[in-house]
Amino acid sequence: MPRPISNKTVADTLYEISLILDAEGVSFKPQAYEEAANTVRSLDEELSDLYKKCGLKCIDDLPGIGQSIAEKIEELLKTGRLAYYQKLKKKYPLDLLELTNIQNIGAKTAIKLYKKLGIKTVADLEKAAHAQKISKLKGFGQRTELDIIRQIAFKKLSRGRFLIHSALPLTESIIKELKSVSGVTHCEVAGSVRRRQETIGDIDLLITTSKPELAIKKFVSLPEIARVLEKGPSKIMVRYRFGMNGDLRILKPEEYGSALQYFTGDKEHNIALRKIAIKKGYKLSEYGLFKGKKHVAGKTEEGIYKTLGLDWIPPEIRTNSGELEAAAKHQLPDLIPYGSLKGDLQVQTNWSDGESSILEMAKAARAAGLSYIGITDHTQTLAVAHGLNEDKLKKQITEIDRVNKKIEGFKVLKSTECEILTDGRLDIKDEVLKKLDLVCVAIHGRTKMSSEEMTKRIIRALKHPLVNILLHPTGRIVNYREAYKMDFAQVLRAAVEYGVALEINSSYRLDLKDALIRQALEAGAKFTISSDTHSTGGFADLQFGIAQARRGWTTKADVLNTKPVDSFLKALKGLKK
Ligand code: DGT
Ligand code: CA
Ligand code: CA
Ligand code: ZN
Repeated sequence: MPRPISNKTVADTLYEISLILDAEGVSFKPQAYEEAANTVRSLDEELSDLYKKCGLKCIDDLPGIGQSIAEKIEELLKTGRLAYYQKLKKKYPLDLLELTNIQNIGAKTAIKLYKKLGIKTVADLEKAAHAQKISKLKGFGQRTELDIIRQIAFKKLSRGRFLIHSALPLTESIIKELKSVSGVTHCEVAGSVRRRQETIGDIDLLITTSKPELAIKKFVSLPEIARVLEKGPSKIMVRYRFGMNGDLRILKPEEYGSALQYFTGDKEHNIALRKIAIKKGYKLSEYGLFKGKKHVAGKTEEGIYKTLGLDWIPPEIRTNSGELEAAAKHQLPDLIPYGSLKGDLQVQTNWSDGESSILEMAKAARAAGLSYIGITDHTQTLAVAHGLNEDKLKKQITEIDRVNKKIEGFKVLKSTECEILTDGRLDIKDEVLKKLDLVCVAIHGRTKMSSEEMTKRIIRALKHPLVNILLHPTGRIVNYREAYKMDFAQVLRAAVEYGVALEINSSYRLDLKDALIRQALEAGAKFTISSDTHSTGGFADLQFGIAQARRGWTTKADVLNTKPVDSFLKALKGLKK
């Protein structure tokens, strides 16, 4: 007998087969292999032990495993090899499991990259991306290439912290699944996901249920879960696909609010809140708020804050930086609500490096609940992104007029993401900028200059009488690139003085950062929240910009694109006095 094969190896093998079959366009079989892989992953017992006990029959009897796959598992257990798998691997000798761990690279894409460029591993992929070989392939843009580089670098740098952009959709799909299980009464996320932080260490889920066994069974068999790390009666720890970790805690209903409060954090907020409780003669823990031995609150979070004389505090601002004092004085800001944006002021199209046409982007924005967008294709200096020159921008203006006639109850605004040159001039002539509804400016090239030079460069652009919005104002990219060196306070003063709004960018830039939003707010700045989308699916990212704005204590009145298009333009132009 060879060395016993672990459940993980069996599950990975089955999963890889499902990936290959799916990429080949085979029907039904991929799902069968994937389901079998999930069953194997969530088993309590080692398959090799099970097989020793009662042979093929026991494997065949497992839920989601049919006879043909059971026989393949038997071959693996008996010989340590699987001929069918090896035949597939000979055809596709690439590390599919590792490669598909990169987001937006499915098996089909990985195989295509192998066939065209010989890419077998993530290291090969990184090399090809740096050599700009991927962007030259049909169906891949420069943006995809940059995204690949960013993700690989991010995985190396981030030590396992993930962007909220990937953690939140994953969390929401799991909550939806768990809520559908019989007996479940509450299911919510706590921790950094609930606080909508920029990056997430692990996903903390809480539930209450009258049938814990059912919920656990459902949870461990979810396809999003790669591995169960630990399984106890009231706490399960798992590893999700893409490598994120998470826990699920099963709580008593009377403790739900106190646990939600405790596990939402952050830690500093919790410590300060506990001190307030002690001062008022209570004891606060994840199990409840107690006076002596008496449980006085804990069923709901509101109940805890209220008993302590505080207003309920939105999770995004639970950082112990003034929110507890404000809650005691009933002076918490009325944070900008999710879903309150009416327009999006940074949208790229296939005129530069976006994927879709102006009309397609407009329709997608309308479907996402917006009533206007500003088209901001890059300008000529940004040649890698096929930036527009004056002639092309004038042609685009004509095209936007045509699109506006085609789409009802919606307005496409003529705008630009005009490059700020090294000396602070813009790379499009005023006579063309004048024809636009609004002018946005940004920096992409030559970002490494001294703080003095950069500050001067940006302020000169802000001073330009036609400029309305400074896009991704500091150039930072979460977990990837620091902000440019500059004197932000000076830039801020110039923005307020010259009537330029600051963008809160919703993409993986998340620029401005929360602390700078708060600083800008105090200086009297106004904001726009934009998606910076390059495809029709990108409008969903606006929620992350709103989260960022909320973490910066922003209200609806501070964000200009919460207004309908006419009053938005009026308010934007009004900043210039
Ligand atoms: P993460 O996972 O690194 O993105 O950040 P969190 O905030 O989700 O942290 P996590 O998962 O370690 O713990 C969840 C919450 O539990 C945390 O926000 C506050 C609470 N917590 C954890 N450890 C402590 C602690 O030592 N003291 C107090 N007071 N609370 C804690
Ligand atoms: Ca966490
Ligand atoms: Ca945790
Ligand atoms: Zn940009």
